[in-house]
Amino acid sequence: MNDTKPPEFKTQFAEDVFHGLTSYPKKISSKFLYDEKGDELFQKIMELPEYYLTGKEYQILMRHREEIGNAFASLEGFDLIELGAGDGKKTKVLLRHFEQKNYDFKYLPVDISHSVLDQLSQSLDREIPGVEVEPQQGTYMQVLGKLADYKERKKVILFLGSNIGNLSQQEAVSFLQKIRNSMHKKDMFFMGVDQKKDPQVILDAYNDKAGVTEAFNKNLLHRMNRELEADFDPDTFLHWPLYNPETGTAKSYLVSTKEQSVQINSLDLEVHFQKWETIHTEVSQKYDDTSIAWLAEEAGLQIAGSWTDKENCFKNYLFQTI
Ligand code: AVJ
Repeated sequence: MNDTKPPEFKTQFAEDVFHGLTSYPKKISSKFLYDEKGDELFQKIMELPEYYLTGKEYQILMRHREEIGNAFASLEGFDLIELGAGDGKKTKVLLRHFEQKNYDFKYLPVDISHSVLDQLSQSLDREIPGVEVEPQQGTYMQVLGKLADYKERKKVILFLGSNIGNLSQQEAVSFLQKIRNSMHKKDMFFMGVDQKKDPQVILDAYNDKAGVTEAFNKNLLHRMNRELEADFDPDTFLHWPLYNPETGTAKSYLVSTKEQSVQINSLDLEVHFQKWETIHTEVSQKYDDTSIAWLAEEAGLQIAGSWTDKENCFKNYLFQTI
C-alpha cells in the first residue's frame, strides 16, 4: 500500500494527513481541527458547562484586571501583542480596563486568519472605539520574528486560553524559547494555563454530554471527506478522550469500531484500519506551578506574578526575561 511514491501535496493538510495516516500509530495534528466548521464548534465548546477553561480564565481576568493592569502599566507605554486572538472575549476585559485607565498602549492581535482579524477589529471599533488596534496577519512565529527587531516600545505578549496545552512538553519549551528570543529587557509575557485537578473534571471537559467535542473531533473525518475526497464514515469511529493524572496529559483519539479500508482519492491512498485501531488527534497538556517553573527556566524566563481562581482551576502567569 505504501510502496507507491507520495503524490505532490497541494496543501499542508494533504501532506500531514498522508504522513499521519501512513504512520503507526496513526495521528493527525490538532491544528487541522480548526477549519470554518471547527472554529464554529470550538465557539460552542467554550459555552459548554463542562468546558470550564474559558469561564475560569474570564473570571480571573475580571477579578484581577486592576493588578494585572498595574503590572503592565509599570512599563509606561506598551504594545499588547496577542497570539491567537480569536473573538477576543476575554481580552476585551483587559482592553476595556486599560482604556478606562487611560493607559498608553496599542493592541496588536495576531492571527493566521484574515476573517478572524476583520471581525475582531470591527467588534472592537463598536465596543471599545478608544483602543488603537493594529491587526497582524500571519503565524505566531512570523509576527514574533518581525516584532523582535522592534525596540521602540515595550512589548506585552498575551497567550491565553491554555493554547500552550496543544503542544507536547518539548514543543512547549521550544515555543517559549522563541517567545523569549523575541523579548527585550523588561518585556512581558502573560499566559493562561489550565491546571492539574480532579481527573474526572478534566475528562468531562473533553467528553461533554451534548456531544459537541465529539463533533469537533470527528470534524477531522468530515474535513478529509470534504477537502481530500475521502470516504470516511464518521459513524464507524468513536470519540475517545483520556486523561493521565500522572503526566497531566489529556489526549483525544478517534477509534475505528470495525476493520475497514478508507479511500482518500486526492492522495491516491487507501488507508486500512484494524478493528479498534486509533487516530491520535489532540493533546491538551495540564500544568502546575512546578512544571510551569521548569518550563520557564528551560526557556530563560522567570515568573513575575500569577493569578488564579479559588479552586486553582486555571492560572494566568506573568513572565519576564531572566
Ligand atoms: C484551544 C487547545 C485550549 O485543548 O482545551 C477544546 C481545544 N479541544 N475541546 C483545549 C479543545 C477540545 C482547547 N484549546
